[in-house]
Parts: sequence; structure tokens; C-alpha cells
Amino acid sequence: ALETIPGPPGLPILGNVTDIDAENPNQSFNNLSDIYGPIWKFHLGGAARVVIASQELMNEVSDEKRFSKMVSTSLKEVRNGAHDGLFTAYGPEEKNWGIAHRVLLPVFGPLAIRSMFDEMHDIATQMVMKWARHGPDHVIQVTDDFTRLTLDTIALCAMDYRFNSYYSEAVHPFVQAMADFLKVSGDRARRGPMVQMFYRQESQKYWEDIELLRKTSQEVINARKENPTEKKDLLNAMLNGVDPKTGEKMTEESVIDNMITFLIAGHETTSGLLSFAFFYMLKNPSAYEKAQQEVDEIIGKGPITVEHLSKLPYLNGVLRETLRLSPTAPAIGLHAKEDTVLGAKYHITKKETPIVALFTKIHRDPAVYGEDNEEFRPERMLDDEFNRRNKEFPNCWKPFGNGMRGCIGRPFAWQEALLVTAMLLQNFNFTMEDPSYQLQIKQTLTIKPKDFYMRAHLRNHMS
Ligand code: MNH
Repeated sequence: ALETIPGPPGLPILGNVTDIDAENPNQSFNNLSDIYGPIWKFHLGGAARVVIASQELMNEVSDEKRFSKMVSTSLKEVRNGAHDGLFTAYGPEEKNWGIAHRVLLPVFGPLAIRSMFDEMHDIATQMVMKWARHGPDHVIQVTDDFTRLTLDTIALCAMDYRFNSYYSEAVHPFVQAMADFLKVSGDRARRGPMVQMFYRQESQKYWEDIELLRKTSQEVINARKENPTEKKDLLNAMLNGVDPKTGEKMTEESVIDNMITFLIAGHETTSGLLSFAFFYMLKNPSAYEKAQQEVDEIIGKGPITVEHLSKLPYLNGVLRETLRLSPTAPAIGLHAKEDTVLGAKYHITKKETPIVALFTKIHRDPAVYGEDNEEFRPERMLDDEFNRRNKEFPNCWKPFGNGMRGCIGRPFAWQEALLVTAMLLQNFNFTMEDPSYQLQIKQTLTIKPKDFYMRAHLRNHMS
């Protein structure tokens, strides 16, 4: 006999609004998982949603024959600006997703990403210079500076455009428009259409921001068309690439959609990863020490090259373990392709029911990670153990999502994060501004550490 999925009782009509913190839904989901277990459901706006919080269930929904990505809530709002770009497309049923996916996959491959190393290095150096010049009295706004870094990096690598975020206090208008667009997208998702009618001014600015994003992207495309280059970057790939399956090129609309998509999908997540990595290292001095030792041994005092990056197993473990405990995309949305039974005993009556795969809990499943599941221990993420675990417990570590809808930018993000972490450990010793700081989370589309500050003390050499 099938059982009903448990969950918080909730109110008539309002459902579970009072059970979920609008500012930090992920934290509420974690707490409710502690109460109701690895699968539970809640209601918002009359519709049910199912949350899964164990490796076993994650493994089940990773079967792409039975389940696929669902674009709902915030993502559906982001679609207002990015349309059927890769991240917000409904899936292969939208033709532009397939064309863009096939044209772009090779351009995001490890080899192509290696060729972007010099540009990544350029931006990372700007941040190192800034921190070096400001000196140890300066309190570093960690996530702010990492966000400047990741945005400038993706814009330079993807379309040869420089925001120059380290050269002005004021935020670039494009960057501001994007930040506001993302913020309001999240707010709109929480409101529902009735309440939305009372936000006319906000709506007007929202659509103007989208216009500005699209117009700027169009200008970048026009500039490239007037001054063609041989550069093997994402923009050239998008403008000139031919889909091997259909023989078609991406439309100019689709190029704009995906340019905006890369900037959106490609900056907050990586910025959060770097911020959490430094938080965890500073909270765990022995991990910090091992990471810095590895950098000193493998790279030493000279300039970092792309070859160094494949020889840093411990740093690799630091980043993997960071994304285990603090997956910066903390959950993904899925749905069953047909009405189905989950976990051999729970009926999902409707295939329309969104399934929230809660990485923050799945990644701490005690059945997989044992009793020290809450601890930051990069050793457990070294290749041998990592691969063995992934074999025994498939899909236990999913910070980049699943299958064909998984992250296309993963090699890009990894190279950038390794480079920046190595460069910072090489050049500075860091201290936490407030040694008693306890991790708090700020959630937008992604999660980041809130109010986390540090200081940078230059070591006695520069690269
Ligand atoms: Mn990324 C999809 C996490 C960096 C571009 N990314 C996803 C998904 C996750 C994810 C999870 C799946 C979302 C879903 O199922 O709804 N991404 C990350 C993380 C980092 C990251 C944790 C950094 C750390 N992503 C990047 C970077 C880029 C990028 C950098 C671009 C340069 N990501 C994408 C795109 C998609 C995506 C594009 C959508 C792919 C598709 O569905 O075809």
C-alpha cells in the first residue's frame, strides 16, 4: 500500500507560507527536513511541492528517463529576461535549447577553457593588486570582491567586454540592472500575480532593466560584427557555430539570451564558492595550512600557469568539500515525466508536482558521509575516496545539477576557482575580521555567506 508523503499541516488557502522564511527558504527547508525526514511536502498557492533530502531519493530522480528539470518559481521569472536560453529553457522540446547546447558544449570543454586562462589570470591579478595595495588594515568585503571578480571574468572570457569593476566604486549600469533584475525575479516568484498588480513602479523598472541587458548585449554583438576577431571565445562560437544536428546557427535573439544567461548563471555561484571556501579554510586552520603548503610546494613563488592547476589535489578537495557543505545553487527543481511512485512507497499524483532536490541536506546524508557529515574535511574529497563513494552512492554529490541539464560552465568555474584560490594563498595570509564569526546565509537565487569579512596580509613575495 502506498503511503502519503508527510509534511507540515499548514493553513487553509494560505498553505505553508508561515512555515517558510521568505528571506531564507533554504534554511526553512533544512529545518523541516530535520522534522519530517528525507521526503516531505508542502503547499503554496494551492499547489503541492515535494522536497527530497537523501542520496537514495536523489539517485532515483537523477534517472532522466523518469524525471526532468522543471522551470518554476524564480527560474520562471528569470525567463522573462533570458527566455529560452540554456538555463531557463524548458528543455529539449524547445528547439533553441538543443541548438545552443550542441554549439556551446565543445566551447565549454576543458581544452577550450584552458585557452581562457590568461584572461582569468588578468582579472584575478587585479583583485590581488587591490588587496595588496589596501593593506592589512582594510576590511575586505569578501563576497563583494569575489562577485566583481567572477563577473569581470565571465564578461571578458565570454565576450571580450571589460566591466572594470576594480577601477570604480560605482557599479557598472549593466551589472546593476542584472542584480536588480535577479532580485526582483525572486521577489515576484514569492508574490503571485494578484499581489503583483500592486507593484507597478517596480514592474516598470524590471522591464526597463531587461531592456538594458538586452540592448547592451546587442551592442556587444554589433561591435564584434563590425570588428571580427579570430578569438576562440564564446561570442564567436555563438555567432559562427553551426549545430551539427540541424545544420542551423543560433539566432541573434538566442545569442543575446545566452549571453545574459552566462552572466547570470556564471557569476553568483562561483563567487559564493570562493567566499565559502575561504570561510571554511579560516574556520579550519589545519585545512588552511595544508592548502597553502600545497600551493607553496607545487607553485612556489613564481607565476601560476595553467599546468599547475591539475597538480593541486588538496585544493581540489577544498573546493569539492565546500560545495558539499554549501552548495551555492542549494537546490534544483525537477518533475516526473509521468505520474509515478517515489521511494517505492510514495505516490506523486501529478507529474506537474515540482520536486525540490535539496542539496544542502542530500550532501549531508549520514548514510553516505557518516558521523562527521557536518564537518569540513577536504581529505574525504581526494580523488580515490571521492570516486569510490560516488560509485557506492551514486549521485551523492550534485552541486552542478544533473545529466543533460547539468551545469555547462563547470570546467570554467573550476579553473577559475582553483586559480583564484591558489593565487590568494600564494600571495597572502588571511585572517577573519571577527574570529568568532558564525556562518550566516544570505539567499538570493544562490546562497552566500552573510557579513563575512577578512583581512589580507601580504606574504613576503609577489608573483
Ligand atoms: Mn552553472 C546549470 C551550478 C557555474 C552556466 N549550474 C547549472 C545547474 C547547477 C549549476 C546546479 C543546474 C540548474 C538546474 O537544474 O536548474 N554553476 C553551478 C555552480 C557553479 C556554476 C555551483 C560554480 C561553482 N554555471 C557556472 C558558470 C557558468 C554556468 C561559470 C557559465 C560560464 N550553469 C550554466 C548554464 C546552465 C547551468 C548555462 C544551464 C545548462 C542547461 O540547462 O543547458
